[in-house]
Amino acid sequence: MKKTCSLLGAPIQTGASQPGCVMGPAALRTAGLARVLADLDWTVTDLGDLAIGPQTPLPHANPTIHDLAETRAWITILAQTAQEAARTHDLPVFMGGDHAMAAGTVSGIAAHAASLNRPLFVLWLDAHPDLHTLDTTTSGNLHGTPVAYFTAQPGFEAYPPLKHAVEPANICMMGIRSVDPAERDRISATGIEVHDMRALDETGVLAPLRAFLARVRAANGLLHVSFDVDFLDPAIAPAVGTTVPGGATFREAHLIMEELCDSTLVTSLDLVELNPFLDERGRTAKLIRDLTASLFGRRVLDRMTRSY
Ligand code: 5AB
Ligand code: MN
Ligand code: MN
Ligand code: MN
Repeated sequence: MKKTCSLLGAPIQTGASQPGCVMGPAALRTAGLARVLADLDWTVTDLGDLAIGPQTPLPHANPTIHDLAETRAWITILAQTAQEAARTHDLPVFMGGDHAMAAGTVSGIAAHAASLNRPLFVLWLDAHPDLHTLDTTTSGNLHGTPVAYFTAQPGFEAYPPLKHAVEPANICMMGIRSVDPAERDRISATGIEVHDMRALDETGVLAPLRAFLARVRAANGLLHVSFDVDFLDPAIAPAVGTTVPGGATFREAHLIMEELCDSTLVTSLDLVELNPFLDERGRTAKLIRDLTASLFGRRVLDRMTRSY
């Protein structure tokens, strides 16, 4: 039996400051993502794009916050749809859209994991830890908040009530290199495993990744991968609003995806923060397509895979 994956577009950009992420799903489709995955012998179903209706503004005590009502509506519909996609497909892919969507996708997948009585693990590939609450964000850009939300930090009364939280101990972050003071404190308080770029320079990506995957396997966990384009170095991935120098290289990123493929542990994927308006001749969209292909089994040569 072929394995099944679904593609779901979430053209949300209310969490970011710059417009353009609304075009992310269209750019990934234009780059041929569905065909590439089908060629790797997956049964691919494109579920189309989600949409939200008009919203009544939702005020907040933090005056920097913008588009709260719209972002909240996206989180609600994404949580429902992600849970359903995970029930019906082996590997649902959520095409963003800015990273605020992960508040919806990860909370929906957490509900799915709870229904199976299995723990959910999250691999967070990003320049940023996205650990702001609505009270600590100083930019007011809600794409900086999803991890604090789905780990059930206080200060999210204005977001949909969280039914199933992700354990901070089940999260591994890689690529981090831009952390705000409130986020730094929250990393310490929650004990989330963070491999910043300095650590990856020292250890490489494979050793910490394999250690994390061993934990997922031992716990019979589900594994959600949340891939923010700004994880990558801006020299190879310019199509993102929040570039930070010193990101992952082409080979580091592919190696992570190849190892994730070999592990067979990944059960859902976010591709977020692609802003095609900032791209150069589609190169970032094509890179994200190719990285996804590595995760779905593209390889240069047949080789012995590690036995786990
Ligand atoms: B992204 C920053 N911490 O809160 C803030 O791209 C950046 O989803 C957030 O990782 C970046 O605005 C959010 C400075
Ligand atoms: Mn992010
Ligand atoms: Mn980021
Ligand atoms: Mn960003």
